[in-house]
Amino acid sequence: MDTTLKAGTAGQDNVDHYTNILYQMQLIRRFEERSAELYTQSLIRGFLHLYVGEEAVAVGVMQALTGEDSILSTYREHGHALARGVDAGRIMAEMYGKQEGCSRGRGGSMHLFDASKKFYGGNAIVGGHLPMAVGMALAAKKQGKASVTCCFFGEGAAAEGEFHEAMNLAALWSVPLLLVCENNLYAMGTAIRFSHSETHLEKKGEGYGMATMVVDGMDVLKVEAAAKQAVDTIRQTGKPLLLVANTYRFRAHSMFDAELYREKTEVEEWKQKDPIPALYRYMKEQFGFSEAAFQGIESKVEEEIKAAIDFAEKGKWEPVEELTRFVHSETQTN
Ligand SMILES: Cc1ncc(C[n+]2csc(CCOP(=O)(O)OP(=O)(O)O)c2C)c(N)n1
Repeated sequence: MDTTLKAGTAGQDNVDHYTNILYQMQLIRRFEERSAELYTQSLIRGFLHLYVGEEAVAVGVMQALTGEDSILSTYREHGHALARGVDAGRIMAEMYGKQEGCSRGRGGSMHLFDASKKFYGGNAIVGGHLPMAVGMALAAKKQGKASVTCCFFGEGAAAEGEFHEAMNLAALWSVPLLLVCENNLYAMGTAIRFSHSETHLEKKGEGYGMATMVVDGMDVLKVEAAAKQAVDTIRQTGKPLLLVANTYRFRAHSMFDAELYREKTEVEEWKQKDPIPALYRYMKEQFGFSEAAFQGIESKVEEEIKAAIDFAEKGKWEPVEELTRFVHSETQTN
């Protein structure tokens, strides 16, 4: 399908909407850049996988979802969590390992979780959350809820057995599931051509009789349009849909990656498609959005990140006597 966005009407609603999208992408970008700095200062430890370059996918898709819909993600999930509205301070505190973190400091960067936002992780096992997402969508269907479950995963996960089991059952059981494959071309150091016999990933959905869509994941407005159409289709049919978003990560796989598997020139070429300046340019052309207005977004983002870091730094470490709590299930009162 053609998801090319036509120039919007220059009404205030559109300016506000696009400004919000631009703000969200910039928040994710700066949050991650700051996280990388904090990591090099050993204030954040463990693993850290940055989403820089892929912001348009999380922000675009999230526009199509309501608060009743559920979201599952991978270990590269700061962007999804922020776009979903998980509090930046609680995310930062989680990465610091503090009790005030959204997973009580037990999960770290890879296991952000906020049930109040129906944000069900942050999962470290590649493909491991796909069967969970099918189960959640099945539960919603059985309970007669109108909600859609949205599951983000990389193209590396689409080479896993769990992906195929999940696709088969989702299609067989007709569950309201939006599968968002973020194809950033690399699974750690493995280029897609070395791990997929069929690199047109949408064909894997067709093989299971599933509706599919492909979108330019570097264009937030195209992602938003595609995601809205996808979610409408799922709500109408009750069936799953595979949306492949072609994107790119500008930074290394994680903080431990010398990036020997790709040329610097390739990275530079993709940076020309950076979704943030692209939307800024579009807004300038369409609405005369000014440099000063962009600076306003930048200041708001800086303040929010500063507040998040302050919150994390003031947080409490887990007392030693608490360490065995939540190892086995227990009723949570808060
Ligand atoms: C089952 C499993 N196998 C291997 C790993 C190690 N691993 C971590 S990330 C990764 C690459 C996954 O790439 P992709 O799904 O494309 O996501 P991306 O990192 O590109 O967002 C691998 C192989 C793992 N975490 N889980």
